Amino acid sequence: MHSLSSIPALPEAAQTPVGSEVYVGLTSRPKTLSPWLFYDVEGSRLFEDITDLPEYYLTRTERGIFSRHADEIIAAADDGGARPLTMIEFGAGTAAKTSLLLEAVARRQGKVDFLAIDVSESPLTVAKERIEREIPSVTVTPRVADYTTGVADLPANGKRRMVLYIGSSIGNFEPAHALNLLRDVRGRISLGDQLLLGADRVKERSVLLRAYDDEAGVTAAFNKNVLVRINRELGGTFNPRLFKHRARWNHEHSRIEMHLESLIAQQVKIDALELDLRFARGETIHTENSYKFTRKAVESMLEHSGFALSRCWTDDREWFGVYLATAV
Ligand code: AVJ
Repeated sequence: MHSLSSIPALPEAAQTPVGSEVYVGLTSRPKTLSPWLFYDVEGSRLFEDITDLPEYYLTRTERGIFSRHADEIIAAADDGGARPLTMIEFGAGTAAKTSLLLEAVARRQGKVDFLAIDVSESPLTVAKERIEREIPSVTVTPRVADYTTGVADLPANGKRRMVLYIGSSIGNFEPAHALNLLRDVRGRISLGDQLLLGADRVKERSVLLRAYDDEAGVTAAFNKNVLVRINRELGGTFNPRLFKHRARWNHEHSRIEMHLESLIAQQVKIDALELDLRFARGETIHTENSYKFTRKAVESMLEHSGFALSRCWTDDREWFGVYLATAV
C-alpha cells in the first residue's frame, strides 16, 4: 500500500488507504490499480461468482485436492501426535475450502482452534457461524487485519501452528513482495511449525486465458467494478462501458495480467482526489497480476524464506499445487 500521509498539499481523501492507492496508481505511467481494490462488498460477491464459473478451475481444483487428501495433508503436518495443531488462515474470507482441512484435524485430535484472519469483517462472521455449526469441535477466532502489512502475534498456546495460505492469493504479489510476505510469516512462527501454501500452476495459455476472461463476463464485471468503486467512494466519473476488460498471459514473468483498456480518448475526473485524468484510445490501467508457479519456483521461494518443502499434492491434470512446508 502506498502512503502519502506526509504530503500535506494533497487532498484529504488522498491520505486514506483507498484514496492514496488510487491517487498514486492513476498518476503513474502506465496507470495501475492494486488488486486489493477489487474487494468491496460488490467485488467480493463477484469474486465468489467467479469461483463457480466453469472456466475458473482454481477454486474447484484446490477444493478437490483437499477433499481427496485432507487426512494425508494433516497427518503429514502432525508431529506424530505429540502436540496438537492450531490452525491459522491468512486471507480466510468465508473459509469455505478450509472446512475440509479442519474436519481432518478434528478427526485426529478432537478440539481445534482456528484463527481466521482477513481484511474484511463480514466474511469472517459468516465463516465463524458456519464452521462452528458444521464442526462443533472447532472454535473460530476471527481477526480483522491486513496480513500484507504484517499481522500481530500468531498464538501457539503450546501447540504446533499450521498456517494456511491457500487459494493462490500469493500469486497477486510481485516475486520480491511474495518472498517478504513468506519471510514475515516465518518470523512470526517457530521452528517445526507448518505452512500450507496453495499456488496455481503454469499451464497451457488458452486454459489460463479462459479462466480470466469467461464467456459470461463475470471477470470483466469484477475488473470494471474497481471503476464503479472509485466513482462511489471518491466521486469519480468513469463510464465502465468505455473500458474493455483485457486478460493477457505474460510468459516472461509467468503471470496473467488484467487490464482495463480505454475504448476512446477520454477525460475522467476524480473529485475527492482533485484529479483530471486523460486516457488515450487504447491506453490501459493495469489492475492485476496473477502469477503462476512451477513446483520448482514454489520450492525455491520457500527455501529463500526459511521453510523446507516437505510434500506437495496436485490434481490429475496438475493444474494446481498444494505445498506443505516446515519452518526451519
Ligand atoms: C484471488 C488472487 C487467487 O488471481 O485467480 C480471479 C483473483 N482475478 N479472477 C486469481 C482473480 C480474476 C484470484 N486470486
